[in-house]
Amino acid sequence: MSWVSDKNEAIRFCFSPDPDPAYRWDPKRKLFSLAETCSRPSAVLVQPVQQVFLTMHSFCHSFLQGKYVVCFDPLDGSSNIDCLASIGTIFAIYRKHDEGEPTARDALQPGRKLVAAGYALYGSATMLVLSTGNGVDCFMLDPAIGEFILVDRNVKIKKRGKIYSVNEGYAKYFEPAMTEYLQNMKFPKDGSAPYGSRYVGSMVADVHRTLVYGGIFMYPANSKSPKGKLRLLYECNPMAFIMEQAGGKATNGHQPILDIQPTNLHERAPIILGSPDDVDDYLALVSKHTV
Ligand code: P6P
Repeated sequence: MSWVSDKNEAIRFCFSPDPDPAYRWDPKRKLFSLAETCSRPSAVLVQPVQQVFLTMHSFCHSFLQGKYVVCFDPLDGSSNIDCLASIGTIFAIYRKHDEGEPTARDALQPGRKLVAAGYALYGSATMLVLSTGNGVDCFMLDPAIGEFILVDRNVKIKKRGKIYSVNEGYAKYFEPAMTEYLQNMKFPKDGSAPYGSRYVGSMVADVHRTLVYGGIFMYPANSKSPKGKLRLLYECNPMAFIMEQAGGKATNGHQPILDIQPTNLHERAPIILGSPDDVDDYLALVSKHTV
């Protein structure tokens, strides 16, 4: 198995079609394969399956340990697999704090410290959306040659969209600002056309649509889930990084997602992201309802 030499090769490994189909949908086997092959650039792997936190010394000798930390959700939206809705993989790459033994502290960094992040969307085609801090590029998998082809360079989100995306099944539990925001989307006070509503229930699909068409995706806190549902390290931070790199915004309602200092590897965060004007409209209502 070839050693990867840097984070770009590590990312390429993550998303190249596995020669062995058995690896394709087995996150744990894929993870150990990733760990064994990508150990040089990665020192720590963080992912939600079985709440696993892997430090690379359990896989390779310290002289082979890498200088990066990879936080990733191998199959986000997996509850949609049975109905063939789009799912995806989300990843966030940090640089380790120092040369010492990798610890959880190396993963508990604010999103502002990310060196790279992105996602792979497994939909009507497979697309890798990636940023290393210099804009957002999109790569489409060409199965005929097994390579990702650059198809959109330096993607920018619209300043304002016409779609809102939230699970309105939780409307009973929404905070007043979210309730008023949705009312305004459906019955605009200025007489403009109402926004369209789209919700797949797979974060990668909903965020990618928001990036491409504009608008807003929201998984807010509510009275049942005061921290929301989505995980900060391997869902919110990478998606917020992509959004900001594309000229969008991502907030928890009170501060930018990327400014949050994580305290727990699997902590959750409310997230509202997308076109800057749409996110600002929501934040104005949060301010209005904050006593
Ligand atoms: P709900 C999928 O289970 C996931 O983690 C995200 O991909 C998605 O955005 C969210 O949960 C959907 O959650 O509560 O609307 O079903």
